[in-house]
Amino acid sequence: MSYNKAPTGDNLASVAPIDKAQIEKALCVEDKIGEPNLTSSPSEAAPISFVKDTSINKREKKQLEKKMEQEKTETHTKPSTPLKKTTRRRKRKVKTSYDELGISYEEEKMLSLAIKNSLREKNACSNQDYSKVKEMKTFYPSEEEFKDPIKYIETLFHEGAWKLGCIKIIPPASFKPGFSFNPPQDKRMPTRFQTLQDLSQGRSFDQNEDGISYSDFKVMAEEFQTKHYEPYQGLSHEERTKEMEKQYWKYVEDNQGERICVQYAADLSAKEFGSAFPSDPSDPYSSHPWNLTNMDRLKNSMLQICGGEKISGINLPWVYAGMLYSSFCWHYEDVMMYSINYMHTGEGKMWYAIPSQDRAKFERIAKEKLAILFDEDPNILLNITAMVSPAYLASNGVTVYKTEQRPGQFILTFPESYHAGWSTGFNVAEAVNIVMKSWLDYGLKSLNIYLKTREKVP
Ligand SMILES: O=C(O)CCC(=O)C(=O)O
Repeated sequence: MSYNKAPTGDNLASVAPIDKAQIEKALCVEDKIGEPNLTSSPSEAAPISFVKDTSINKREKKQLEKKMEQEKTETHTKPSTPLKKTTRRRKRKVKTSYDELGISYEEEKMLSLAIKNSLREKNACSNQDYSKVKEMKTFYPSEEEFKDPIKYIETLFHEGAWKLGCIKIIPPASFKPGFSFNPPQDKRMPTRFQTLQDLSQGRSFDQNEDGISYSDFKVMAEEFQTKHYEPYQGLSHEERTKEMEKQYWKYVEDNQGERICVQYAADLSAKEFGSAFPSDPSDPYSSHPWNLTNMDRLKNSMLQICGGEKISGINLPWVYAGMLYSSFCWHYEDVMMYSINYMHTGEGKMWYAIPSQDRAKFERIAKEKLAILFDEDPNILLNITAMVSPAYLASNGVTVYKTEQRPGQFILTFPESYHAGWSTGFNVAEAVNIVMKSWLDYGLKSLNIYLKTREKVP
């Protein structure tokens, strides 16, 4: 594939004059800037076989998990309410029967799980070598460039910034929207329970259907954080984040330490819980173009096609209330849309990103690493419940960028860029998809993948 096509005059004529040198510097590679060639055969970049199969046996899986969990201690934030799985696993065909040996079906399954676990532990990687993980690039739009988000993003795209996968955008200092997330006290946010030691196993998350109020969540998150920050007292913010990152991946990838279960109030509909951007018409930020609730209606946004119909998470933002170690697992956006994420308040969020040109490589490496899980559930990446560390990916030749997103900062994910991350403490963020002209080829590409595999495109 050629990624080196020079931008055409047409492309440049329609967009603001962004400093090309800034992008070239950010790319830090000999590559010339340019646009992706998305016309190649989809087979080249087609995802590994993701067969959506919902024929599962939840009861069986739960029983097995329960048995295994009984032998382990777990510090967690779970109440003893009935839980619902957010994703499903298909029932695996049992290839061998141990009937003759007098082993029951249940014992046979336990045995098979034990073998898998020992393989997984053997496969656990203490790779803490971040030297090959690159720093995500940051862009600082001028006041003029900041006036029109779609125009700015299109310019970045045509100048080649898509090669960076995800980028950080720091708005001009004048951009200071008030934090307006204020769901009523009796409004309960559903949360996901996430056991860190399970994240590299792709297990579906238990869902706290009863939910928790925002204020209780904040108290719980801050207490948890205070306790878990103790070992890092005296360190600077950067040093603490670095140490916590190592610790996070020891829990997640090496299955180390006491089992830790956190909660994540993710994908909260801004319609139901309210956006965290100001909505009072007297507040100038209620109509600001970078208020994510307005993005779909901007000039040149193709989501205007929805004609005012709001689809949560697509053209209507999702709000995310996180706590230390709340995680979002590897995924790229539905039909390869762009997404834009704003951190309103709280502690930072670590982001990891794979540029689109490394998508197939990422999928191959992830598939190898998670081979046992893929064998059990080829849908594992679509479930968005699997983590693989950036250090592991980078040391296996995948280009990985990382950054900590702090309050007041945007992260833009370019089409087809896998991303994942976790929160370094209590925080509130908001995100929405965006669709514009530069997405069209990606839309076709994702359609081709769908047609080829007859599967859902992530
Ligand atoms: O913050 C999160 O949990 C998800 C972020 C994300 O995937 C996005 O903004 O595209």
